[in-house]
Amino acid sequence: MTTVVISVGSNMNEPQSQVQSVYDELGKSYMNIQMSSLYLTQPVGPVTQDPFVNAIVRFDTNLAAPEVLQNLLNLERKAGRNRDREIPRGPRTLDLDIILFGDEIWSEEALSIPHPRFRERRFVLEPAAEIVADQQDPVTKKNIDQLLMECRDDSWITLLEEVAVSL
Ligand code: PH2
Ligand code: MG
Ligand code: MG
Repeated sequence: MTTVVISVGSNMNEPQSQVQSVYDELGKSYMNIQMSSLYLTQPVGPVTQDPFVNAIVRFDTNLAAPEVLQNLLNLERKAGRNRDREIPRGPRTLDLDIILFGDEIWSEEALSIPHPRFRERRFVLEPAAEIVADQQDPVTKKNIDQLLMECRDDSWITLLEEVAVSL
């Protein structure tokens, strides 16, 4: 069984309910799901856009990483996301990124794990520290707590709502 860490983000079409619904959707397919609190975060990217709602979800699975990726892409589509009509790092209804997949390392065009930029993103590390502080990055061998302590991203992040839940 593999522990998977997913980053959830939205800044379009009721971002808060987009993010909250992910917990129920993932609960249909995965075991031991846990979700961090929701955070309102400064948008990072080349265009002016609304703040994001971000959270982190962790779960366990026996599926392989490409299968989980397909499942996440389906959920993004179900939320109305159309990749043909969006700007890189621009506004999106729902973004589900695999941050860590156990200690696996993937370097394919469609599947890059650990997420190549997660160590520089406070909007990933801060919610992750809430629920998977001890999870190790297989590349740097540092855990989430250490990566957060060393993170130089000074963009703002504020707690939106306590929703930490676990089964
Ligand atoms: N996602 C992006 C681009 N910029 N900024 C914040 N604050 N949160 C995100 O989830 C985010 C972003 C592309 O996926
Ligand atoms: Mg993505
Ligand atoms: Mg993303």
